[in-house]
Amino acid sequence: MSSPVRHYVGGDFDASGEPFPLVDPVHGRVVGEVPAAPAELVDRAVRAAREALRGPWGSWSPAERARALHRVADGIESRFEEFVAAECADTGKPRELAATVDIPRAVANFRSYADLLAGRAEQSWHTGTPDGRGALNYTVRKPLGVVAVISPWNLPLLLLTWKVAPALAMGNTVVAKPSELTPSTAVLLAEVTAEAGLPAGTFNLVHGKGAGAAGQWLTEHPGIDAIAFTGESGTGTTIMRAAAARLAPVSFELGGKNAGLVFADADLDAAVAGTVRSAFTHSGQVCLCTERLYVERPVLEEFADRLAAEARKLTGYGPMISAAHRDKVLGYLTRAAADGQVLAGGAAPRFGDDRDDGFWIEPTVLTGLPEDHPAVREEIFGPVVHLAPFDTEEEALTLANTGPYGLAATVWTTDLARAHRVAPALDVGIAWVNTWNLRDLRTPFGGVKASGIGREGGDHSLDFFSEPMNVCVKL
Ligand code: NAD
Ligand code: 6OD
Repeated sequence: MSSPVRHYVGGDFDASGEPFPLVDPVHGRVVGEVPAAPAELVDRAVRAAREALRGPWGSWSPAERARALHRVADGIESRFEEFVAAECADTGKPRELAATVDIPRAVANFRSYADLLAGRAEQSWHTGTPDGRGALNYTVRKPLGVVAVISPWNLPLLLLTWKVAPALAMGNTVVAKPSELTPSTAVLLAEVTAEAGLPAGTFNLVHGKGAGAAGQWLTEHPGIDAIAFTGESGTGTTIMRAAAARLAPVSFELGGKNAGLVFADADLDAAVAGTVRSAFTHSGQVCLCTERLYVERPVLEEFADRLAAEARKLTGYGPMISAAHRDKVLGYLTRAAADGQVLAGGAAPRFGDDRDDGFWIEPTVLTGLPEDHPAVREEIFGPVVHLAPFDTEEEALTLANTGPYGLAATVWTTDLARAHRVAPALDVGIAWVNTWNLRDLRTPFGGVKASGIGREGGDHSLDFFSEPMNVCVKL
């Protein structure tokens, strides 16, 4: 049993606010409660963050901050099993996923930004002047100030720390609001930041819902200097409006409807296995998951048979996050079954035990739907992939590039020249060739079109979370 869900403001834990239920998605049972931060507490968190910025944290050198981030990483590692258990309890994801992806990546997020910060160079220019003595220009990077970090429920700690770590690295203070559905690992993180000696007010945590609650109050708060948000594109629009009112910078990682392209020359074993991962990891509740797969016509039938067979064999997957999300996914499946074909899955599984009250959906393979069908056009965010044929490279690109989103894509081919032609022509922020979700944390991460604004990862994050200032010294 992990710590009770509490806010963390100015170095103190606090459970104020009307509680709402925390539900276990595996069994559909209420297992705890989450206090909804009142507006007064959100305000206090922003003020505590401002004080820490002016006070102790603001005076720490980059080297001291880098060491602090490593201590946070050490703290997560030392309580690894607690973090894994809390992430699994909130999300229902299999232990293996939390233990090999979510929690190790949270550790890596802190370590990689600490290391990048420690090795970061500053720019300088010698400038000619008429008197021949010249001038020295150099750039200093200042923190933006108090940053709001608002994160979703699918990879709760991974996505929270992906923003918190670089924000702290650059000397900002943070008020974080995790998803109301998955608050627990953020509480453990708050404990770890305290144990790691971060000054009170450097990292603050408030819980609650978005609209009309802590999320909205945070984004509209005049004391918030920047907003880093991951979540739905529609929520991004709302948050951008709030940020626009005071011209606060935003970094947005939003929704996707990611395409995969399988060419007839692909290694089909690798393409099938890769698609099983890219479509069904965390039951499709990863923004990078493939929901549309276009397969070159000569191999479509074989590919579809093999993928459907693998989908039917899958066990050990987790549930949808909530009853509402399960019902939304089932809504797409009902329409898809009426308008196309279901090759595998398509319904809620029956286990014959208490999981039948949870929020499960079978791994599902669809085909035969028109491109403008909601199941092909809209983000489902579940274990659902639709297969369609293409005949030419040009057609494949047109199909992949159609639609409002542009987050990620996969290309399966053994033709090197084709790989280098097709991948850069995709309207996405991230294209993988013959793999999926292979991450190097220094690379730019983000989407185009409705999938995001800005890039995170490596220097991109450190740049976003700081303001460059030029100093010109006449010599
Ligand atoms: P969501 O937009 O509903 O919620 C995300 C967060 O925003 C939550 O903390 C929520 O409480 C808060 N929020 C909601 N409305 C708000 C408002 N009006 N003002 C301020 N805060 C508000 O998203 P979700 O359902 O939690 O997550 C799933 C979505 O996130 C999917 O669309 C998925 O593609 C996207 N996502 C994108 C990435 C990426 O890297 N591009 C990563 C993960 C998830
Ligand atoms: O790997 C990452 O850095 C990242 N931001 C992943 C996002 C996954 C979306 O669900």
